[in-house]
Amino acid sequence: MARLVKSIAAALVAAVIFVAGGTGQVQAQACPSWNNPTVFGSTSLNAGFLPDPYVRNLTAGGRVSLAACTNGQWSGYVVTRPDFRLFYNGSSPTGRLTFALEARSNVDTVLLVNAPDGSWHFNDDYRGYNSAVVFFNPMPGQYDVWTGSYNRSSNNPAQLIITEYNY
Ligand SMILES: [Ca+2]
Repeated sequence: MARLVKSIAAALVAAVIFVAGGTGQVQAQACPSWNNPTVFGSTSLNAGFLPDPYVRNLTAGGRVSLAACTNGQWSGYVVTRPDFRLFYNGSSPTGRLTFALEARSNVDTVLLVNAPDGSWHFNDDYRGYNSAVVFFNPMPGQYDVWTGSYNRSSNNPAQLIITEYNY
């Protein structure tokens, strides 16, 4: 049933309409949608997973403006497809589940996560310019993750880190 709940709430970040400069044409900018295939695949982890942290090499960045998609609430650039998807099973023994994004380049990262209930979570600078989102008493289900950049740029080497420990 989590999937149904998520499909309803996913409309929180909807496509925005803007008028292209000069032409008067109205265009839609595609915004992040969890209902898309991922760029860097997915994994399934059971609570208490080992080794912890789980680490995935990927890239950070994109050309979709989060500011435009969130009416200025959040800033950064992502792609429309989730970069990575976690299916999380069980109950975290520490009461926490953290997603962190560490640059392996000069990129200033941002991190966007869509939780199993469809809620959206964002962080820019958690440690230095790197990003992290911490869930307390994390619900099981599907987490969709966007590994973005604060400035508009693409294909910046980075690592997504998933841990139940303190980060
Ligand atoms: Ca940052």
